[in-house]
Amino acid sequence: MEHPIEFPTYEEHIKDLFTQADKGCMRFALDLSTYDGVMEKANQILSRVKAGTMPPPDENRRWSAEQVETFENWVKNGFQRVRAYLVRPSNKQVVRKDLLNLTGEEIALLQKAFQGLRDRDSDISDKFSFFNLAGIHWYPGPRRYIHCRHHDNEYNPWHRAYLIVFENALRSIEGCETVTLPYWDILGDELPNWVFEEPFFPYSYPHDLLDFTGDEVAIDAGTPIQRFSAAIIKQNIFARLSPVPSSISTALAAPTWERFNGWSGSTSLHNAIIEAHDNGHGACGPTISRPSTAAFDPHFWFFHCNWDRLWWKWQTEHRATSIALFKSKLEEADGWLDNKPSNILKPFNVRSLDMIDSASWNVGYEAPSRGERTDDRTFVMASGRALGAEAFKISSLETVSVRVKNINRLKIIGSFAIDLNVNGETIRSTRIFQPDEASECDTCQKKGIFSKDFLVQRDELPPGAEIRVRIRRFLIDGREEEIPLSEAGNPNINVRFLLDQE
Ligand SMILES: [Cu+2]
Repeated sequence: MEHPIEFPTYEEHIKDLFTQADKGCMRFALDLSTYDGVMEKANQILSRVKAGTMPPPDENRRWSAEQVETFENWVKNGFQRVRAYLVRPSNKQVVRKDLLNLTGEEIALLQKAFQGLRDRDSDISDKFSFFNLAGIHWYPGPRRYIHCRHHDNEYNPWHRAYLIVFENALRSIEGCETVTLPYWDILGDELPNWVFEEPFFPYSYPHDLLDFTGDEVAIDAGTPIQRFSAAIIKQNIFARLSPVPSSISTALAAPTWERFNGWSGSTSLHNAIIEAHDNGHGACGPTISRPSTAAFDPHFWFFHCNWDRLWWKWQTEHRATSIALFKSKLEEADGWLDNKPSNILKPFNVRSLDMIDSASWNVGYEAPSRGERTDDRTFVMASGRALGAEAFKISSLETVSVRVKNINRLKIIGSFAIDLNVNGETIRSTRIFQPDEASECDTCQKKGIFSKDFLVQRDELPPGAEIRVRIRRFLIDGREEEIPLSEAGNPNINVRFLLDQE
């Protein structure tokens, strides 16, 4: 080892630091032959190898300074086990464009770069093939290769890092050094035809997708991805019951981080940007509507680039671009922004803290081809939040919040929808994007119980109206199935009036 490794992983750099002799003679006290064994005693090992008391100095097996530093970096960075993906800033400014504004030349370059990543798919050990990059999101298992960051503070920072890794991989294809990932303005015009042509569609899994346990095949090699047509996608986004447009405008107008993000801090309310995102996934097709397979649809990358753009847009408009400014927009604790190992966004070499300032990664966005308007009307709860000193408009009594409280999503298998039904008709609906194994996923478990506020007009709830909630889950073959509320933690329904803040 000539240089210390800055972001070492157990499999690549740590395992082989221990010789057979080390493993044998230390067996009575610690197990140096497994990840768990080394991790559990990592601090003790570090102090011994630093002091030079282990391995035995007389046998000329003392670790070099580079090896000690590598081990120390491994401890400092949270014991990364496998597949560390380095997030590196581009050396030139990257300006991501609306995909509708790409020139013919830019489309050709993007096609070449995607094709280049797909050409690497035949080698399953190539970390930077399309298949393996897409596989970071969820499948293939086993569990230790699965990284679910949704419905938490880390959702946006994690995906920002993921996009940079993917874009850098595109740029590693010969001749594509200047390629830039474009974004799909979800509220803009229909997707252009080229997104439905090679190499962006079709795509079939080149290898079996192992499930969460890693023991069974969840999806066979050769299975094609499924995506809706451009017309259906647009129709879904703008459907009468689609919350995508309204939750994007709520998010962009939000004065604080938690209200922009949804599901943050102590409240687990499904709203704002994560609600728009979850419903957007559902609008695009069966493959992209499941976390386990979403990133295998090449359109996922244009779709997610837009969520990153909207986060950066909110940050820019609300003066939250630097870490100090960003922290001033927090309502709740900022421990998730600390510089500590447990905040590493696995499998990347960064923390949320590092991802706040997109400009520091040389990534920026060009405005979309259509104008973008933000609706800055905000609602406050009539109970609890309103201050006596604030004024309210009487007209606001027309808006009612119907809260579906304490839904237990860990009991529900896969992505699902919640419908608000009045006198037999569905008047509001929203989707939750979650894995089949939510009950076993660490991130999902943190926010297993959540609530959903549906805002409705008073005249939509006539006196004596019967209000019902339905939950439908989406099956792998595209069908759906209604499940009884008793299988979703028996949520209850609260109805409240809202006041418009003057
Ligand atoms: Cu997503």
